[in-house]
Amino acid sequence: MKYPSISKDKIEENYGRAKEIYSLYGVNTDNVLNTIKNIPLSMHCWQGDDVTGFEKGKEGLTGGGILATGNFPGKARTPEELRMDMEKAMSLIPGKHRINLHAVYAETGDREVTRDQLKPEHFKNWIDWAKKNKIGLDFNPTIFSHPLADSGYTLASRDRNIRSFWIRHAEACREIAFTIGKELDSPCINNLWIPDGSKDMPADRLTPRKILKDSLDEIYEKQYDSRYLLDSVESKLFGIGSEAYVVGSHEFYLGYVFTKGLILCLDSGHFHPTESIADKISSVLIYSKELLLHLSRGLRWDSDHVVTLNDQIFSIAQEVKHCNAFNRIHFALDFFDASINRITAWVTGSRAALKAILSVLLEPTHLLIQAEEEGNLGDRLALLEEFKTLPMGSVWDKFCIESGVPAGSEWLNNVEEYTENVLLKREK
Ligand code: RNT
Ligand code: ZN
Repeated sequence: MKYPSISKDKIEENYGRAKEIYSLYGVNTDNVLNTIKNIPLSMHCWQGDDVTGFEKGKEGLTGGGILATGNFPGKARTPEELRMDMEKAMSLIPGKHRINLHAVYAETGDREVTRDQLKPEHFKNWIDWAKKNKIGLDFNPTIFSHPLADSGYTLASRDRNIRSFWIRHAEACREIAFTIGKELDSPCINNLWIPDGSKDMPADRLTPRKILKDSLDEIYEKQYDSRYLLDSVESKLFGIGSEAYVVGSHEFYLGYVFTKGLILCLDSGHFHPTESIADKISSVLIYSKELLLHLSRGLRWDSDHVVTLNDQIFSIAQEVKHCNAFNRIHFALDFFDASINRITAWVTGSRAALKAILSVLLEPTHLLIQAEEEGNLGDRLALLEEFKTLPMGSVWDKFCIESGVPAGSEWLNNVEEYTENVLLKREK
């Protein structure tokens, strides 16, 4: 074995000590473990095949402002391979999670089905698989990587035919997501993101936004039972090929969700490089019941690096805790790295997001609030620093073994074995 495995006894022993230390601060680690078990991440299927999907007659992702780079071998080529890879990844991530699908992961057999004609039946295998594994599913219309997205405009296009095609697609996706939610008896979030924008300075920023609003009004006209379908919209600041202008900006959707009662999606990589979404959470929660977060890591001009346990992700989780909003926030992952082992990417990002959540659940927040209320801002700052080195890792390891997944770096041995036996045997 390349990487060490920590014995169960050691993990229990360390956990016992950590539990004592946390209890001195008034935190019950057993309760925290019970809480985190019920916080699902929606794990994105598209990390497994570089956002390619299974559409007939298509050569993968082109244009549209998102791009996976790298060519690590072993990418999933079929729905079966993708599901198998996801099962592997999930077996190395503690807790119970959901899977996030995109419309291009439809299974249409030998038939070519245009995106505006997709039906719930094309997701039957996914639904059966989710039932078998007892997991919930979320959904996304795929409004990019398509000839009708080549102009850079889709739902905001001035061309009525292009626009209508994407409206029909988005409507079809709501129907599919609703059916998924109903079949699995768990609300399916259908998240809409479009790449529409312009590489260089537009003369008219208003008209495309008016058109987009009209398109959205048409898409969301039909009412669905919110026990099965939840609709969200995702903004962006800029993308590759849309550096000067993005129609669906933050302000645009912020206004839209509040007038329409939809859910806002904040992607942590979709803002200025130093702008964090953490401080937006409390503001949105004043006006909105729920919020969807796309956890990602922006790096210079890219919004989709694998999540790591950095200040950004930590402060997002911290805001959710400080707003007491774990029951109002939907956590989804959104990154795609094709330059490293794709399973490693999934597991690293998911474990990092969960570690951020765990460490804020363990934070003695009441002491911070107390110091703040007393006006003792020195203590508030000092405590924040002290809490950073509390023995979170020992509770994390316990969470892993309780969930039946490897603690520490041992999981990399599993990935290595799977890579040799499965991934590297796949032909290009
Ligand atoms: C793109 C958005 C969007 C996509 C996925 C594939 O910038 O973040 O969420 O990453 O839909
Ligand atoms: Zn996103």
